[in-house]
Amino acid sequence: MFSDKIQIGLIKQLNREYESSQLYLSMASWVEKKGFEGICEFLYDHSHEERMHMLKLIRYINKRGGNVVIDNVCIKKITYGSLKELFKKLFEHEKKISNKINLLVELSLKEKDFFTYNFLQWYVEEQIEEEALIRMVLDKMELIGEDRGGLYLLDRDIKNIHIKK
Ligand code: OFO
Repeated sequence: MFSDKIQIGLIKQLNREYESSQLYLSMASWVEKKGFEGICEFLYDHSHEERMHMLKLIRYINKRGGNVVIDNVCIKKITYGSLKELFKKLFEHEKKISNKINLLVELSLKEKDFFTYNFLQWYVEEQIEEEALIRMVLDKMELIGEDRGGLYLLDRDIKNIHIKK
């Protein structure tokens, strides 16, 4: 069993992952209505990934004898001025998540909970990938600017965008 501080931190994080999943889902839906088939698939897939991140935390908390609490998550903003605005928001969101993961890692060391420290390393790696991926899409959007042809190609090719390891 872990300390109360660790349990509270992990529960907060699982709810952030849930919020991330809902955020990506609402964005995917908005993008789908705009007719960007590739970008909406990218976002729907990512919503699913975030749900997996939440599940991983739930399973870990239960395995360690803790008790899971799932909040009611409400995504209020469902409209964006542009695709670029949407991805900027996503990038800020992922940076916020990275910061929270780092704080949890710090807490696990303070509490000398090396099981949790070890468990969190997966999330540390994941956040490096996620920030890089969203930044890459954003960089491409900066490059394209207002060019509709460029956006059409990005929508077509987004499924092939991945981070080189
Ligand atoms: Fe996009 O983040 Fe989960 O961890």
